Amino acid sequence: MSLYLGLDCSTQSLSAMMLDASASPPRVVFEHALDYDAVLPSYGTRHGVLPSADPRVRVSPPLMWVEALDVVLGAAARSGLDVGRLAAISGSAQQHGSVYLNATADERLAALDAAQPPVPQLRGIVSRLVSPTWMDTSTADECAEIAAAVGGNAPLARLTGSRAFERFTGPQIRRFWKQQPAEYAATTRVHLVSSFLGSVLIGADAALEPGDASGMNLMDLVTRRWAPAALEATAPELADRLPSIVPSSSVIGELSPYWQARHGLPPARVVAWSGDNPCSLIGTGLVREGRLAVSLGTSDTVFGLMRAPRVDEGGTGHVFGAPTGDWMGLTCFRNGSLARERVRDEHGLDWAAFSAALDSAPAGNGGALLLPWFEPEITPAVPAAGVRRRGIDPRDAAADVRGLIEAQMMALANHSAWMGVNVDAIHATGGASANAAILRVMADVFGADVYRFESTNSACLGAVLRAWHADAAASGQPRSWDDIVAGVAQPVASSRIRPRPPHVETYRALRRRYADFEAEALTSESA
Ligand code: XUL
Repeated sequence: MSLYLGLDCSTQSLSAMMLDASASPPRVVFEHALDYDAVLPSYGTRHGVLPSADPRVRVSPPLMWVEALDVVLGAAARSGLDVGRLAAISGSAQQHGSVYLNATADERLAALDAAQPPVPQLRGIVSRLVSPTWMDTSTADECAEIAAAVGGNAPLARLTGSRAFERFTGPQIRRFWKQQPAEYAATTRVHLVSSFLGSVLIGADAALEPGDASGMNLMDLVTRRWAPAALEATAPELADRLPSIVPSSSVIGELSPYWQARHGLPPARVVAWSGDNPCSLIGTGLVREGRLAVSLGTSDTVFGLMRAPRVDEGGTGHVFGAPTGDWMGLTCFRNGSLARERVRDEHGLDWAAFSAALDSAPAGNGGALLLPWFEPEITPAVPAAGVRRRGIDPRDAAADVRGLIEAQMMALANHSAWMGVNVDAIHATGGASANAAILRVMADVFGADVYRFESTNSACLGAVLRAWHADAAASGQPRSWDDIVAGVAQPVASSRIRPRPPHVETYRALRRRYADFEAEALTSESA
């Protein structure tokens, strides 16, 4: 027995991973990824989002994720593995994005015809054709209104774990209600991407769990229930439209007859889906307080487990529920891999040449600095794109690449200080963690050892491990989180990159200058 499936619906792709938990040690036996732009071009996305004339608007078609799910489940079913042994499935999804369903959804989800693909049968269930994603920055007014209604951003952060952020679901719901009141009235359920895909798998309305629910500016961080004051500040009759919140390791149903028949899969348990960052916390083995993980993906994030919810009232960080029942601190940067790809392409480099360019410039870049705001930035809040260079000739590939990576690493280090974690080691994950040159800069900037993982997709690994944890508990054979991550979500010991003391010194000074440069740019922007 005991094969587990994890899915990860991220910004640009949907991936799957299967874990054989009866192997000793347990091991990943299947991995598959589908790139939306390449495999499902009819949806017209670029990097997974729809083109928009307004740079603040970043939305995706929710039914594209359903079609991707169908393709990826089919690939898992045809993997050659004995999928009859599949005991449980869970998932990870980009956080904050929301899906709006109407009164026909429950019935349609329950009555899918296995002879037909899912999307044509589900077309009518959405009350809003598009889903705002985590990259959307169009809700500044709504953020201000919500914060004002609850007495300011500091009380909102104490209540929900974060001040009002443009991409968070509450401000997005408020904007939808203000701009499309009739469509809001026709909405019977607002799901996150995670609970929407969970619903599609079980053929019924799925619950949310606290890890993803805490990315909405709507959940009381301590009680893990909807916070009435936040709901009232957001939109009318919102409580009726939100899913229930269940503990993270809850079985929410079983794989519906539709998916069983369509792909020859068993009635596996479906475990509540969570956000990609809470899943990555498990997938990077951070089930105890003390270390940080840095994920270098479409977004760059830095996060770590917290035994108590220490909220950042300064306004850059978030506190989410952790799948372990604890909390996690997180800071998110929008200019992650898209900025790295932009600089790579501007200089006509491939990744090998990008790394060589990075290595060829000296640590500290001779004191030159770059602010990497190729797109509006989340941390710090930069409403309009605008890259700034000080002492860097933009035609000089080595200085430009070095400036970008140092900026990203210094911003990660400076803006995670609020978590109060004395970092002695960092677990690096995400696509760009395969790049050793980048990890060397990370080690020097943080002054900490950096470790890599076998797989760069810790979100998907976290999802599959959460499926195992919940299934073990539901089967009356609970396992500790230490036991679940042992041997699977542990960094490659030989991948250790040590900080180099002279460079650590260089960055200690440069980090202060970078913070000043950032502050000056923000002041001149608001002037
Ligand atoms: C986290 C955030 C991003 C998305 C990316 O707050 O917005 O990391 O979860 O998928």
